[in-house]
Amino acid sequence: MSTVSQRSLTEFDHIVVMGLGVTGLSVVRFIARHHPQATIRVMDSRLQPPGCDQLPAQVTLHTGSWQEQWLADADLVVTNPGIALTTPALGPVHQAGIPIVGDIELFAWYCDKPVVAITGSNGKSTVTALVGEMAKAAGIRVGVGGNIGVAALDLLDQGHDLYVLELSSFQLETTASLALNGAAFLNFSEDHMDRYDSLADYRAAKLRIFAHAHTRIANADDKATHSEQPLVLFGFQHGDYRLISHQGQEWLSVEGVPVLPVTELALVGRHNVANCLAAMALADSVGIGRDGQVKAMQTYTGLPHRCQTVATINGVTWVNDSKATNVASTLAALDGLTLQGKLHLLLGGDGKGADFQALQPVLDKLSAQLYCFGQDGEKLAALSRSSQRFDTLEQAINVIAQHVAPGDMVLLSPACSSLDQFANFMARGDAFADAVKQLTVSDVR
Ligand code: UMA
Ligand code: ADP
Repeated sequence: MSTVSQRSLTEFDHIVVMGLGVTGLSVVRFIARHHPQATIRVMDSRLQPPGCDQLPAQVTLHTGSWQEQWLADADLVVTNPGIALTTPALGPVHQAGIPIVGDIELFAWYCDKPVVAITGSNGKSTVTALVGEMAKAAGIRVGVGGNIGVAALDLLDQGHDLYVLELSSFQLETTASLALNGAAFLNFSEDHMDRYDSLADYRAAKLRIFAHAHTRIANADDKATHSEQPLVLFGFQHGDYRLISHQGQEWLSVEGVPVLPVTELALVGRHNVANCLAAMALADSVGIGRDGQVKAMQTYTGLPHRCQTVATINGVTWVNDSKATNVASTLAALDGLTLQGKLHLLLGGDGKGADFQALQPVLDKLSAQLYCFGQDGEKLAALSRSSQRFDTLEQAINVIAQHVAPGDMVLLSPACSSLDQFANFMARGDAFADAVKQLTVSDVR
């Protein structure tokens, strides 16, 4: 990775880490390693933030509110991606000109190996993991992290020769000097409207991934992902990486040269074909050989909590798509669904200010029976006259179990974030899988 700015932590003596969690802990550990003389103060607006029991003894912690004097005394503030730059406590910090950075910016200061990164509204984790698998299949020592759950700073100093990072719009907001070898903006649709004033703001945050990037990869079918030329494009019909007809079949191709038939992809679903094309473009940007790419695409079946079948009981399939945290991802799960019986769809959680209307025609077409729960359950229930409303996911599952018949599918693809009732989307998916496992054969009609 070429470096844009050669800044170093040793320029700063009083560092405030704002927001703990996986990110805050990784930042503290990294500063302690690279600038042990610095004073590190950590603050978190939550009373019992995750990670507080793992802080090194020399670090002082303030919880339950923002400690404004600490911020005024800081010469560097490192924020958790969950904290918006518009947070009022940061106002005086901006005014005083104290630098505010995120963990990815620190990563950029210290990383000296090639990096590819992925952003977009949906498919980020799948593409990130797939590019990681491609690199491994090619024998490259690769570190995979970022928004996918492993803090980027925890990957450094581990002997990797390549990094693959999933980057959220939140992380990109506080990143200025990341010079990526390959950067992909997969797709763009409404999300996080509780954080951004407008869709344009959300898109602008995502487009930051292209600043200083050597190869900019965008979606030929989604103009909102485009920045200035030159762009490398992927898409179903158009682009450098696209589908072509070859030997009577549909093939993934690069510049018109066939690479692999779609039928040989281990990932299922139309959206994953686009994800594979994007992954090939990223892999090419850092010279991962085609053989490794193909091997990974033939074997990689995807991450848990993404359209994952967790059980088949009495001919009823129970599918966990807990990672569908916005409308577009639920639409992707519903697109091309082959149903033998009825679809029982679990929707609910925190909609983050989204408009759910786009779901209605698809739900009508599929004649889906809706079971809605959580904070926005009421709003979601309005999408269909026959929908049922529950407080919790578990209550809904128990009722569904009484109404299913062989051939039916029960799908948790909630179109909302889980944070109103669960620690994260994984906990929600696990709760679904646990509740399903507890359904004895006699519980299910
Ligand atoms: N928070 C506070 N006060 C604080 C600190 C955080 O209220 O002082 C709240 C924020 O509203 C925020 C949440 O807590 O929403 C996040 O805090 P956390 O402790 O869970 O954060 P981390 O553990 O550091 O997780 C973050 C990313 N979370 C967010 O951006 C919200 C993780 O992405 C990421 O995997 C991790 O860093 C490592 O990079 C998760 C996520 O939901 C999967 N991301 C969003 C998404 O994909 O839609 C962007
Ligand atoms: P992200 O990390 O961006 O949230 P994931 O790869 O975890 O994306 O997938 C989340 C959900 O989004 C999946 O459950 C799937 O239903 C949907 N999805 C995945 N890839 C795409 C895509 N390319 N376009 C639209 N939806 C997608």
